[in-house]
Amino acid sequence: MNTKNIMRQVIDEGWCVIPSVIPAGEVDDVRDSVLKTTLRTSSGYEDNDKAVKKGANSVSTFLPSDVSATKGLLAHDQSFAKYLPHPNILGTVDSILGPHVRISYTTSIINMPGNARGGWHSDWPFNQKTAGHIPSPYPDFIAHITTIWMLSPFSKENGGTLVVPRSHTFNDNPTGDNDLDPNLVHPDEINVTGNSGDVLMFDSRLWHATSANTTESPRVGLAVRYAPWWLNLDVLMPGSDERQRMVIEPQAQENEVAPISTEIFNRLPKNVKPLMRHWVRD
Ligand SMILES: O=C(O)CCC(=O)C(=O)O
Repeated sequence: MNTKNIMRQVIDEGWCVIPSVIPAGEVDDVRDSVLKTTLRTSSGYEDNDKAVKKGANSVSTFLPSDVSATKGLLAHDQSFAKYLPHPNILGTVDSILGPHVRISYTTSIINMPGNARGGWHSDWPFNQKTAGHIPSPYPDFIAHITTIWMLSPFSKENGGTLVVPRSHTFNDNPTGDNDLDPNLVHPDEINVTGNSGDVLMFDSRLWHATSANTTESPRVGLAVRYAPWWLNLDVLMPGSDERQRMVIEPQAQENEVAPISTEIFNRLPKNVKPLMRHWVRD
């Protein structure tokens, strides 16, 4: 699989699984580290309908409550950093979004045993519940790319991400004030499955949802999102004027991403630094 095939599939179908991004002999260490860090730092996903801040690392998206997650994970754990510029990932993202791509989010997503299915949504900036979103009906172009890194194998049973193929071309999604039902079992839905070390890449407009985990083990995932140079990320940055105006004053839904310190930044691999230099604050 090369970047041309991946790009074609992301553009046509809205999603693609990129195999073996983290080598088989290395992925277990990354999974253990991400799981440990998340259990230490997360306060869980917030109830979708609450519009108030719960904790610095809590995440308010359209997800069930029994999911442990840490946003801005790179500030706490750098075990996955060296894989971020993998040629099949960055090559594809660059071909779609153009040069000078920046990482907007690094979020662990641990789908716990017994967790229920979540609601259909598109990711920021298309999620109509989060601050700083592009209002629907939104225009038909790719403005953000989501990747979900499978740190455990993803199966139908353990909650492999649900997607609706080709829904990235719709101009709205079920997070909006519309008659789209987030809890509908969609006739075209599929569970994305793969081996640990594979990465699901999709246009952030694609309708997707957390799937129930009916197994006894946590399903460990890592969401890394990529933004073109022109997408304003300041609404995600603690202390920014955008956050003050668009999140804090109107008490809008929380959507904060922890910055990284100069010390952590200096320790990142050379080819990761261009993806993260915009997010350094001390
Ligand atoms: O964990 C998953 O499979 C889905 C996560 C998700 O929907 C999200 O991060 O927006």
